[in-house]
Amino acid sequence: MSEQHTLLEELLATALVEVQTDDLKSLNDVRVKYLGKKGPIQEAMKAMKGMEPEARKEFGQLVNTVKGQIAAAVENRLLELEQAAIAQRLANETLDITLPAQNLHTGSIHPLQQVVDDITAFFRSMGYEAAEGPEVETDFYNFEMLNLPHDHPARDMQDSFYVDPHRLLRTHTSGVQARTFESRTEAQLPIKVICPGKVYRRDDDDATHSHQFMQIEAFIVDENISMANLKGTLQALARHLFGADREIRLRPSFFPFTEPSVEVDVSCAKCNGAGCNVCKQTGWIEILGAGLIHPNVLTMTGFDPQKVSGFALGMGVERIAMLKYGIEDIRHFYVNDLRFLNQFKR
Ligand code: FA5
Ligand code: MG
Repeated sequence: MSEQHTLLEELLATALVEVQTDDLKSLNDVRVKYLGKKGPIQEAMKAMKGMEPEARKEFGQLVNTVKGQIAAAVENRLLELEQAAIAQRLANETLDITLPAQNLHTGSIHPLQQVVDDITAFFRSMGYEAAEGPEVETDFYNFEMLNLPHDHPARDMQDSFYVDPHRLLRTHTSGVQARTFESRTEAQLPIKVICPGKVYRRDDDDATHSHQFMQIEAFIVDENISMANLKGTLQALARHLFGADREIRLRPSFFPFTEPSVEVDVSCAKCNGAGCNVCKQTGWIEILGAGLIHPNVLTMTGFDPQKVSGFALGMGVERIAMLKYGIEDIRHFYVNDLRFLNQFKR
């Protein structure tokens, strides 16, 4: 009996020494060795079965005490080792907050999208809503409803990428005019819409032309809309885009879907109208086409041109971006050269 007591006390003493190990793995080994199913504590419990009740009770208490002390020692050592590991990491991973930050390679909004956003915001501030149309457009909306019947020669200037005999990649954003007018009635006036989007033409690519480019269409229909409204809007737009000193000039032009039609120039920002290489010595740079919506377009979509009128304008986004940022070749927009794109980070 007392021999077993002594054995247990010795066991406890060696266990408490072995627990002072320095790594988690051997600590676990120690735990298994003493407290595991095949360990001495379990053995001692089995041995109890054959004892007298009185002796069994006393011995059982001793076994439990020893077991509890070993378990507590293991637990304490575990905490110590974990604390030490954390302290070690903190010491190793000192952070020098005076070091320069790592360069994060963030993207930026494409210059064309920046111009679209800017112009959209300008028109929204005047109460226009933004609309979208399909890029694969029907002959009907791209030409027919814009007063460009099948045999009209003006189609040749844009004649384009046909998907089938009746559908093509839209050649301008003007198709959205007809789509919008069709879906509205005179009870819903005024109609004020802006529509940015990609368009496609069979043009040969050069410094100022691309077979794919972007346009922004803007149009209004209401009672008593005149050239004065168009001119005022264009003036405000030109100054918003190119600065408060800019003047605009309207030149007579032709579009089948507007009458009268104008081509709009803005005074050259580089030479202030004196003539330079940017404006080809004219003092003016063309930015868009516009006009009063043709009575035929209104009639075809169910409006009475005797009662309502409107203006429409369509501008090339690349041309405006090129003027605004002094870009000499339209192809820069489409080659994804980071040296070019990074200049437009805001
Ligand atoms: C039109 O596309 C008319 N739909 C504009 C319009 C709308 C007139 C509403 C009246 C009322 P135009 O073909 O001129 O017009 O093109 C308009 C603008 O698109 C041009 O001023 C130019 O800035 C741009 N553009 C035309 N072709 C190209 C091209 N191949 N590459 C880049 N930009 C182009
Ligand atoms: Mg033109």
